[in-house]
Amino acid sequence: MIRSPITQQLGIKYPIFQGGMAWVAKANLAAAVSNAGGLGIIAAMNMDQNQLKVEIELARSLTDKPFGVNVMLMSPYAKEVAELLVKERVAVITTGAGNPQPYIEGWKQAGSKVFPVIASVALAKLLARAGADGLIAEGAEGGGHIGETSTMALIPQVVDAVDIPVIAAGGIADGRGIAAAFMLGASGVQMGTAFLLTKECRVHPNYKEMVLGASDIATMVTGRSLGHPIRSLKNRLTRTIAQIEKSDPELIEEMGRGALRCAVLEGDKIKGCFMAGQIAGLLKTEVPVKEYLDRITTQADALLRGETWIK
Ligand code: TUI
Repeated sequence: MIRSPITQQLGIKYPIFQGGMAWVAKANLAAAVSNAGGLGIIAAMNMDQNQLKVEIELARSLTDKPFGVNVMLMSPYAKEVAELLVKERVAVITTGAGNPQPYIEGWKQAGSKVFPVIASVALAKLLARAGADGLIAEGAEGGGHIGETSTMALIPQVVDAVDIPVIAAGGIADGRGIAAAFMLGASGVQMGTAFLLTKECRVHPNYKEMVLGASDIATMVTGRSLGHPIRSLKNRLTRTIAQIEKSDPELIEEMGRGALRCAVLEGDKIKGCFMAGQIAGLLKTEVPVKEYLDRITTQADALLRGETWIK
């Protein structure tokens, strides 16, 4: 069994977080991941207080294991969601796409463990000083909103800069990725793209088809010029955005709005934004969450004991 300080700290079997993917990471997926021994996470994304409360209650009805909530800090509802979480006392709160410093003390006082997602050493140091219990360091291989630095370069630098556990994210989808993350000094991993291809994940079948059909060069980054780089699978939408993003940023904002919802719920392969990481090309089948977690942790165990990878 992989040894990590966070399994004991959080009361979970495997040091694996499921990423807080907007529209995707709902109560049913989070509960399935927690029931299988990982840490399931509900994405608060653009939900208001009431919508999030319903999801948290649903997750509590589906699992008695710890689970987390991810707060997307660019959401117009981030503040009210942050306030709800002080009352809800979920096991873990993760944050993304911003600086959660103002909320950390309140969440910790309520008893939640706080694991912000960061993409730079500077923010890692600041949030460690602000009292974060751990950090999720996400490299630019990841899907959705990303930073500049690759996972391979980011993890050891963050690990050296702070004295709290670091969870590696971006480009991980099997036991090799987990073992590599531990070699770089991480105490756990977070995966997003890989969970799109689990049976319990209820995205539109076309989304799964797009991920299954992805190659190593299937993703691209759009929105750099707007300051919100987003990695997603190449399609008509991303190619159009790439063409006009320098000349007409406002049109891009308009095209991007609703495009993720359109991909997840409607499966529109032309107008949808199919966020996914570079590791999409590794994923070849749909599997139940438990089977998947059991398999990749067995692989990681063997590699970390010094066995070589057998295809
Ligand atoms: O948050 C993510 N991934 C996301 S959020 C999202 S929804 C969205 N839709 C449209 C535009 C923007 C977002 C889709 N995917 N991952 C965690 C993450 N956080 N990656 C990188 C960061 C990050 C970046 C800058 C965290 C902090 C940060 O700091 C900037 C600051 O404010 O200091």
